Amino acid sequence: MSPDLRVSFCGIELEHPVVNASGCFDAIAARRAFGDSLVDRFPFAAFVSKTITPEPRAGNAPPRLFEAPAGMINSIGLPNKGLAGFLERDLPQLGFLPVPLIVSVMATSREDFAAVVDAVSRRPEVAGLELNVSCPNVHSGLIVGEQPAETAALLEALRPLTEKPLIVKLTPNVADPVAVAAAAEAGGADAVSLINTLKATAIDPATLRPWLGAGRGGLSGPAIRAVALEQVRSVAAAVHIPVVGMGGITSGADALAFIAAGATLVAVGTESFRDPAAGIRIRDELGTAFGLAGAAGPGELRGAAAAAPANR
Ligand code: RRO
Repeated sequence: MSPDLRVSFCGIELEHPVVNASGCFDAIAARRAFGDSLVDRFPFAAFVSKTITPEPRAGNAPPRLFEAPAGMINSIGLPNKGLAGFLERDLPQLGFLPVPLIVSVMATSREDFAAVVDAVSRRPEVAGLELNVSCPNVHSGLIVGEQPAETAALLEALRPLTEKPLIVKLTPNVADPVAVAAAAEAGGADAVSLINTLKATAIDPATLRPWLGAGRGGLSGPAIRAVALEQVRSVAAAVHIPVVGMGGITSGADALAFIAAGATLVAVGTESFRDPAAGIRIRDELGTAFGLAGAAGPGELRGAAAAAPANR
């Protein structure tokens, strides 16, 4: 009997556990490039949008990408149409996707965050929101997601605005991601997703100056997978809400490792730039891996790696 990959996530029923990482798959551009076949065979069980902000942003100065060993460093800088542009121009197109839509949002003050969450969550096309809390506050310079108390306070401000699932995207650039995840849960988050990129820099060997226009960026790809697995496993063991695990997933075996570490969903990021159909391949490989493990579905192997191994 082939495994049943369906999974329930914060009350959303999904065909399988593989979604995209925010910013790593542009469904509107992909539809332009691949036509309706993209919609008919959508690579992910849910679509997570690129992060939107209250006002439009042009993004960082180029170069924005650097190829690193087993990964890449990006400093894209959140280019987006802003809330009004997203609602007017992107959302109607995303509403036609055959899978639930999760909109990623970010702002630099609690009030602005609330305005975006309120406006986005009212739209019927939107199944849930991901809160990207890795951005510095313009007033205090604080990065909300680096501080458990700030994260809990943000959630307490946003939680009353909507009953739709709020997923907090955690930064890995902290000493104790479990403390931030626990604060998000205490503030009323429905789920956490991790990891975002690891702070990174590349130096141009010719000029001995930073390669990226913004001077620094975030490392993603297989280079960060072991770090991501450790953080997912620690966080999943500590919280009672579902975890979306990501960081360098390129195969069904990688995806299965994140599920064994405790993830309910897995997200494909950098691999989709190399292969836009990676989501489908990884879902198929995951199905095969469950079959080989003799598991009827994701629930049977979730958290299999939660317990510490016996000393050998
Ligand atoms: O746009 C970006 O530069 C960016 C974002 Br918002 C993010 O959350 N993570 C990342 O690596 N890049």
